[in-house]
Amino acid sequence: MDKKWWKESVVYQIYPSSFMDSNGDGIGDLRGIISKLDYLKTLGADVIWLCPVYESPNDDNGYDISNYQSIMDSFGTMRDWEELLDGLHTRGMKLIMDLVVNHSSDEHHWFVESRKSKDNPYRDYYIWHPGKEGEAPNDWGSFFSGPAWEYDDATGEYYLHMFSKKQPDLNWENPKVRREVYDMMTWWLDKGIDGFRMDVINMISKPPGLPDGADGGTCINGPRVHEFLQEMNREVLSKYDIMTVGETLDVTPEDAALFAGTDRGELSMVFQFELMGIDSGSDGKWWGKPWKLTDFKQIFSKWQTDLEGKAWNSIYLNNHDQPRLVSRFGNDREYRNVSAKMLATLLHTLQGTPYIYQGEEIGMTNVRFKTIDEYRDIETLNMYKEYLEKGRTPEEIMEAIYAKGRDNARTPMQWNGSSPHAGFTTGTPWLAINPNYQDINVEQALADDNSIFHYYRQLIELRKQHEVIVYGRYELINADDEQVYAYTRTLGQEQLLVVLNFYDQPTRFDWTTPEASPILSEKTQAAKLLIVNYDDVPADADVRSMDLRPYEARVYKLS
Ligand code: ISL
Ligand code: CA
Repeated sequence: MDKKWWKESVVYQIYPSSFMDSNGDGIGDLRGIISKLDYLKTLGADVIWLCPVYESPNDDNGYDISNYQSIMDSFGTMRDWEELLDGLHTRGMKLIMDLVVNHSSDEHHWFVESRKSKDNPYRDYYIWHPGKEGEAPNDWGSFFSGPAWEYDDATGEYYLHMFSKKQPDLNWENPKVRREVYDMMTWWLDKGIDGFRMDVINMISKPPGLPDGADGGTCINGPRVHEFLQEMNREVLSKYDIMTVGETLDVTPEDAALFAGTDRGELSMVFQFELMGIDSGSDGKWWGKPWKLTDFKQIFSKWQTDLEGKAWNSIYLNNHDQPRLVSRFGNDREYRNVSAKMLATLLHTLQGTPYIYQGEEIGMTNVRFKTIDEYRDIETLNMYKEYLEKGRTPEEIMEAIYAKGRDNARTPMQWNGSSPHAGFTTGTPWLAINPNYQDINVEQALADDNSIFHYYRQLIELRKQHEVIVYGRYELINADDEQVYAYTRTLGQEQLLVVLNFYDQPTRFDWTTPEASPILSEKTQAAKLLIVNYDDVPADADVRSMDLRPYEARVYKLS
């Protein structure tokens, strides 16, 4: 068993502009975060992943960085940041920073230089190309609508931007770029941070010759990506006791084992997106289809099984780019409380490091703003225009945004139910508060023993008490059941049973093949209930067969 602190940790993701505003300008900031460290400690978070707080013109909320070694004014100062790091370390917590080096901002001085002339020393820091017969060099589309190439008057060439046109892609073929990135990373690590989350890191190696190919999907897992990451590991990462998590779009477990395999010398783990695509249609995420529990189980099970002993999973069901998990996979109406707890039970009892996205721990939900003017996300705003032009009705587009828009996750944290903007700010928030804050907020959650918050706290505590939750092998039970997700976790003689009803209808769970678990057949009578998401304890005598209430979740220790 390859023990590591980051396998035993729970990560909490902070989206700084929406977490807590300390000075009334409507934008969350570092001092706001500092004021909530005790809250995070109470929850039991071990590691904080801080989304970008660097200097940025904010075209993509900080994912467009104009200076990697300074703090955005609206977030505070480097002194504030140092105090945050100190505050975390004093409380025994760790900090990982977002590393966004597939692209920079077009306002970064490298790009300002680069675009000046073809012989500028920074020209090759980015990917410039002459046009093809007056058109872009190839047919790639940007993730945020429109072409991935922007024509630049000054030199009559196009530059590549896989995201917004204010996010030009860096040229990783250039060893100087790599050196700059490694030096910058070393600088942060020497300040004492505990690792990095690496933005779209499997897009840094572009295919030679930049061939046509749908949506620049060709940039994913490019030919030199492992060489670059191994170099980064040798030059930087291997010198520190840190964790790294790569955001890797479109990867299979086989790919993940290359990025995060124990003996690969690359990353600690990656985020996979297979599960996030479960309700996408043929035309991408906006025009989706309902998801099926059997597919959901199949995807998680494949990742659990295929990475066993080879690489480590990261476990999440939402983040700052995704809808709220309770709205998407649970029930954000009458069963919000139990369904959020059921999903939490899943996330905290699989093999892998769980990631909690801010507000998830109080069951925050998606939002439905009336008009497009209330939205701020560049992806959403561009998509709205694109599909209007393609002939969709505004109503249809708004429904797609309600289901999948990134601002669902970005509405500010709901700290209390009595202050005008949920206690997030005394000013006007940069993005409106979800109107449900009077029912869903931290103050109420802390005061109620049966809250989603306290359930997360207990799950995190259980993880610290039972090594089997961290390291145990995973085995799916009743794969074909369309209503119940059940599995065991086994470590030596220790075994857990997790049973989750995913729907609002009661159901009966009958373990059809208990002989698959020798431990179970001997010890079912002695099974001990570790946690359940209802206040009264279920009456079932035998865990081989149980009656589950809507969204009921139970974890038993079998031995
Ligand atoms: O947001 C998405 C789903 O609509 C993804 O396509 C997302 O753009 C992709 O996961 C990459 O995300 C990361 O890089 C982007 C940034 O906008 C995201 O916030 C970040 O997580 C560009 O830096
Ligand atoms: Ca502020």
